[in-house]
Amino acid sequence: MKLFQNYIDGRFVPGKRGFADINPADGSTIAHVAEADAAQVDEAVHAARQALHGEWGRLGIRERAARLHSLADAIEKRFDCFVHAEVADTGKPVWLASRLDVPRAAVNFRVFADLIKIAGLESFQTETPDGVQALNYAVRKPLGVIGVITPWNLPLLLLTWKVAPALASGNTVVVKPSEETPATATILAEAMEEAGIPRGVYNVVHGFGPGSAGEFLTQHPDVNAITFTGESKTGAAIMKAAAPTVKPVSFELGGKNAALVFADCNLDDAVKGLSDAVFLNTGQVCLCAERVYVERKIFSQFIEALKGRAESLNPGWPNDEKTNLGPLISAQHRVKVLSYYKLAKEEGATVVTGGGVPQFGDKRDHGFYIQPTIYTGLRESARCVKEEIFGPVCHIAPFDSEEEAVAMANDTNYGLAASIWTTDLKRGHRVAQQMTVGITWVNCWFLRDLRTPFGGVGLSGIGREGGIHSLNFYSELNNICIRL
Ligand code: NAD
Ligand code: 6OD
Repeated sequence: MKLFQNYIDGRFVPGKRGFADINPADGSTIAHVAEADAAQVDEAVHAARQALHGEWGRLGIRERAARLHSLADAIEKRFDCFVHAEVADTGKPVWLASRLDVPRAAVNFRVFADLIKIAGLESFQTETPDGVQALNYAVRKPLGVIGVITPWNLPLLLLTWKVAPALASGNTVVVKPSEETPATATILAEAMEEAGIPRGVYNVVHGFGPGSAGEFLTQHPDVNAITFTGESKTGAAIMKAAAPTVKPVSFELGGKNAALVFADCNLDDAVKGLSDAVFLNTGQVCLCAERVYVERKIFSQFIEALKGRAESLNPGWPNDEKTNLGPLISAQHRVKVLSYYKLAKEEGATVVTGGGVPQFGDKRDHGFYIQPTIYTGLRESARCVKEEIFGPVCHIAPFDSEEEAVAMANDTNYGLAASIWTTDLKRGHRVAQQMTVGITWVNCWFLRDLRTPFGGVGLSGIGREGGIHSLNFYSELNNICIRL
């Protein structure tokens, strides 16, 4: 049986307690995970603090960037190992981990290694009313020790999306990956060593949230900032824990994202795009569309087409090339998603397709598969239209005017992403600018440029990640004013 240990100050260390790492494809135990107690989290934070004052703290930007490129090389060298580990932890298809999760991990480090070398700051020539002249400029310094807490849906992608800009900015990190997906964060430690990242710069503590490593980290007085991706209610708990020490927080939280499909769209593109937007990664992407609004003229046609896509999805073993729908992450999460499938019917939904659990007649029946599901007929106030489900499911509702579509899309406490499907470019711009979200796609979905701001409004988060926005969060700016 594999063992995933904590990684503190450049050493793999066991925990006093442990927990099982489960393969969602068949429910089997694939590894034992060492849980860090409060003393070990403290050791990790101490190691990270010490490392700030060691070799890492003395490296110039160019050398730091070079080591991050070496780290990307080390990830690419272990490509198959990362893919295998990510697939075993999440049950996602091998092709998805190979095309999305693992390549992005390496790219995350390359992008921020390059960006930190050119990220400039403005300077100002100042003249006061009484004629005194001054030059103002700001210098960028690391924030210090960053606590990184990540979810299970895109484990390596989202962890490196935070660790890369944190390290590029000269910080050190203590990461707490999701208890559901401990593997790739642990393997990343080996790549760090190979890339010459000094000990103490990257530390991993395994465990849960409340009363465990997550909470120990967020409460720790010597952690300078918390960057977190996960559920909105977890974000609220972290904010509370971080409040006494006034830590800055960067939050990427939940969503209940809308898609607006206009009658003038290219229907094939919209159906294909929304099939991804609803079902990719078994609907476990924060950007997934769980509310689809379709102009009445094409409502029935669209439903039939998306139903066809849903029914052609192939749930199966991750390493089967024909598989394009993996399991949900855990038994517990499937119970949650199925409770929404039941609730939808109680709230008066019409089931277009799905609503249950597929049967395979083999070990996959011990895994956590679920049918892709489409509903219609719910009131806009229904809980299934308001609450994030985080599964392969959407509700489709008709609209008659642009104003009505915008109003329904914005009637949510979340505000992460939206997609608009239209061939009318003016409408695309007009509607996009009215969306109360952080990210709007027109005629596409999850098309990423890593320099762009990424994040949400309302319950969907605080702050923006990506490009200079990440570097600004992970830096402390010191403005220097020189009288001339
Ligand atoms: P989660 O909030 O349950 O857990 C995320 C992480 O937080 C885990 O590592 C967990 O152990 C830790 N945690 C839980 N309680 C904690 C506490 N009190 N203190 C400190 N740490 C704690 O989320 P999840 O179920 O792993 O992920 C799914 C959620 O993440 C969905 O809501 C999804 O929308 C959201 N998400 C958002 C984005 C985004 O970019 N906005 C990206 C991915 C996932
Ligand atoms: O692509 C990204 O950078 C990103 N943060 C994606 C988040 C997906 C949420 O599940």
